[in-house]
Amino acid sequence: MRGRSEFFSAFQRGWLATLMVFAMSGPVEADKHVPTLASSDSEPEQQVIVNIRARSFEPSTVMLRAGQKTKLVFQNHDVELHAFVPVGLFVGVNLNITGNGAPEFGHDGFKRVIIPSEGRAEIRFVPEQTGVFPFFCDMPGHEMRATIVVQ
Ligand SMILES: [Cu+2]
Repeated sequence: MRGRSEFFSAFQRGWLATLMVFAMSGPVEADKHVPTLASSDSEPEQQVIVNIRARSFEPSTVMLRAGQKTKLVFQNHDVELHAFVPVGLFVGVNLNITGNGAPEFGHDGFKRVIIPSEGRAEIRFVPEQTGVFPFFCDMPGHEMRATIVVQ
C-alpha cells in the first residue's frame, strides 16, 4: 500500500483534514433551537446558520442529524453576490426555500440559490441520507467550499 496517499488529491486531503479536526472538536452548531417540554411541537427543528463573509462560509463544516426537521440559513454579509450550490444533499428530498435569494431548479430538483448582498436564504427540509455533502459557491472566481455532514 506504499504511496497510497498519493492517490488522494490535495483537495481530498483538505476535506479529510477538516473532518478529522471536526471529529476531535465535536459538533459546531451556530444556532440550535432546543425544544422545551412545554412546546406542543412534537418534532423539534434543528436550525443552523451559515454566515458568508469575505468569500468564505462560516462554519466550514455543518453538522445535521438525519431524519430531523431542519432549517438551514445562509446570510450573505459581503457586498457581492454569492451562491449556495449543494452536491447530493437534496437528491430525492423535498425542500422549501424562503428569503430574498434567487433559487434555481432543474430536472433533478434544486440546483442553487443566489444570495444578494446582505441577503438571506432559508431552506427547510429533512435530510434523509447520512453522509458528507460538499457545497460551494459557483460565482466566477470564488474559491468557496464547505461541507455538510449528516449523521
Ligand atoms: Cu461566492
